[in-house]
Amino acid sequence: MIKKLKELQELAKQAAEPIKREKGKIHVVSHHDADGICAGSIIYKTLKKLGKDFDIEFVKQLEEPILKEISKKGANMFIFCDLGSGQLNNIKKYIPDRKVVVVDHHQLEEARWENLYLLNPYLVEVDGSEEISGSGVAYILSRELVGESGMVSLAIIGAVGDVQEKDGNLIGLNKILLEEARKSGKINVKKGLKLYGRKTRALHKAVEYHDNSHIHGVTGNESGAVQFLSSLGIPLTENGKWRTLSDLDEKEERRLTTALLLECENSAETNVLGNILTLPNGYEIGEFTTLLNACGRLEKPMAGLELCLGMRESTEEITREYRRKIAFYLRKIKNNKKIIIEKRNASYLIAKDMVDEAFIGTVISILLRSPEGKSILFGFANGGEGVKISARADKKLRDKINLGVLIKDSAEKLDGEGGGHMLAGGGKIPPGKEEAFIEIIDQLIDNNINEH
Ligand SMILES: [Mn+2]
Repeated sequence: MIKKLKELQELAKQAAEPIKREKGKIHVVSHHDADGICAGSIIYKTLKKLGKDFDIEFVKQLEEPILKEISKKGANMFIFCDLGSGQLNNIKKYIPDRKVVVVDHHQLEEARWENLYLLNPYLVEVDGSEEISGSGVAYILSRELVGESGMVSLAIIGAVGDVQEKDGNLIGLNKILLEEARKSGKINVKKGLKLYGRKTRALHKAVEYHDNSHIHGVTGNESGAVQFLSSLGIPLTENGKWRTLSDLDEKEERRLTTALLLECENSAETNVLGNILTLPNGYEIGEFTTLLNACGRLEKPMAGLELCLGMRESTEEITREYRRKIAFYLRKIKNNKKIIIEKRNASYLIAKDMVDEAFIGTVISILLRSPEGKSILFGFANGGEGVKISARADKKLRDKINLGVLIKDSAEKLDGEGGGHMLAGGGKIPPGKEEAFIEIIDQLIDNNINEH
């Protein structure tokens, strides 16, 4: 793997050259999800350090109409981060005569031309789907341009944001970068409580929602959770504010851990404890990515960039707005039950324009946890060019189905595309094809579940 890192670093040298030389305006385009925001932040800080004249924007996707708009910018050079590899033909079509640097980890189209500089793990036979993220690649480039500048943690945040972990661990180049981050104190790795929301959720709420290990009368029960914590002598507030897990001192966290291990019905240690990656600012990496995704989905990617670069600490208003928006969609769905089609194994929510495509994944993740639902849930929302699909399955179906593969196979039959993992997947199909898709995939799920 060290050899692969060197090969990628070699490629980075070549991509760095035109950037170093560039005296004119540079326009940076990055993806608006957590990985893209991290990658964009790395490039932003790097270009600042180099004293370059540049602009940055974040986009949902690099579709043709968007690319056409971007091409109108009067820049000498374009840098695409965390996207672009799959749109090389279109980039060539719209920006043939200016310099283009693509810093990305997605599969590459074949197009090559004189003004194109590519930095992509697939060029050195590294799997960009799980061994390095867009921000990892951006970090490698940055190191070539300005040396070490303390941004290695952003490379890891991006990888976690893109769900590159395998059974909870980063692999390949991500693992090497994580080791670097750990050694330099940019990321703290320790065994700790797997309680979601270390810094962004009130402690009693985190305990209430802790669904990995069920505690009778506490899980899903707010006053039960409050009592549970009080009985451990852990105060819930401090200076009139709710405490979070990150506010607990070591003794308190240990007391809570022991109590959770003793009380939960499924007391396998792995449900309660795990490797926890935290940032120096107290955020757990997983929740930091949620925050960045929220910024992107709320169309405030620059707030995400400020978070990444430490130019902003407070996120309360973002978290609040995000939760409000999700609650609004959940209410709408509750009042429009007829948009849900129930089949034998799965439920299908055809939201059309009722739910913003950026929120459909989050919304179905929440609905999946509600007690009356089926254990597989699909959501469909109208998006840029077609219908966005998002699907989640309950943990109990692990190793029984592979949603990523099923969605890919079904969507491709309809000239769409898809992919993902065992229990979470997504895709895109042409407008109005929801029902045709449901017919195909429901049959596949039926076959799969009956096989097992
Ligand atoms: Mn990415």
